[in-house]
Amino acid sequence: MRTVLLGAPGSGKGTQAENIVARYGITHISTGDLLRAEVAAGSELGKKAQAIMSAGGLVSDDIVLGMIEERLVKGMAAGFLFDGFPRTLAQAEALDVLLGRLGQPLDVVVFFDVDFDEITRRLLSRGRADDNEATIRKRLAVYEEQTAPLIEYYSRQGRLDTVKGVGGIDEISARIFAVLDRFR
Ligand code: B4P
Repeated sequence: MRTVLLGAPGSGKGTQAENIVARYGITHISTGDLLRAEVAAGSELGKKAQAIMSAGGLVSDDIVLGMIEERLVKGMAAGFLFDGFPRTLAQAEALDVLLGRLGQPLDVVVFFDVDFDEITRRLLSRGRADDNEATIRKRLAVYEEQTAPLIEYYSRQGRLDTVKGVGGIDEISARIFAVLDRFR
C-alpha cells in the first residue's frame, strides 16, 4: 500500500498515522518527525530547519526531498505512509517522478477535512514550540498558499479520498480504514 495523508497543520495526520501503521504494518515517513530529529541532534540541516519551523514556514524542497528519498527506497517492500509530505506542488511532482521511476505509483491520498477554528484550538492546547498563535496563523496561511493546491492536483489524478477529520480519534481511524482496506 502506497499512501499519503494530506491536510492542514494540526488536522491529525501524525495522530492517525500511528493507528494506520499499527493496522497495516507499512513504513511511516513523517517529514515533521524527521526534521524534529535533525533539530534535536543539532545537525547542520537541523539548525537550518529550526528557524524556519519555529517561524511557521516550510523547509526547502531540496532538503525535504533529500531526506525522504533514501527512506522511500527502504520502505518500498512493506508499503509506505507519508505524513506531512508532500506539502508543495514541487514536492508532489518530485514524488511522482521518483515513484514512477520505481514503478510504484501512489494508490491513494487521504485528505483530512477539518476547519481552521478546530485546528487552532487543537494546536493551542498541544503547545509544541511552533504552536503559538502567531506561528499557527502563519502555518495556516502557508498551507492555503502552498499545500491546499495539492487537493486539486491529486483530485485530477483520481487519487484523492476526503475523510471528515472531526470527531473521536478511533472514529476518524475507522473512516480512514474504510478507504485504505480497498488497497490491502
Ligand atoms: P508536521 O510535523 O507535519 O506537523 P503538523 O502539520 O503540525 O501536524 P499534524 O497534522 O500531524 O497534527 P497532529 O496529528 O500532530 O509539521 C511541522 C513543521 O515541519 C511544518 O510547519 C514545517 O515547518 C516542517 N515540515 C514538515 N514537513 C515538511 C515538508 N514536507 N516540507 C517542508 N516543511 C515541512 O495533531 C495536532 C494536535 O491535534 C495534537 O495535539 C493531537 O493530539 C490533536 N488531535 C489529533 N486528532 C484529534 C481529534 N480527532 N480530536 C481532537 N484533537 C485531535
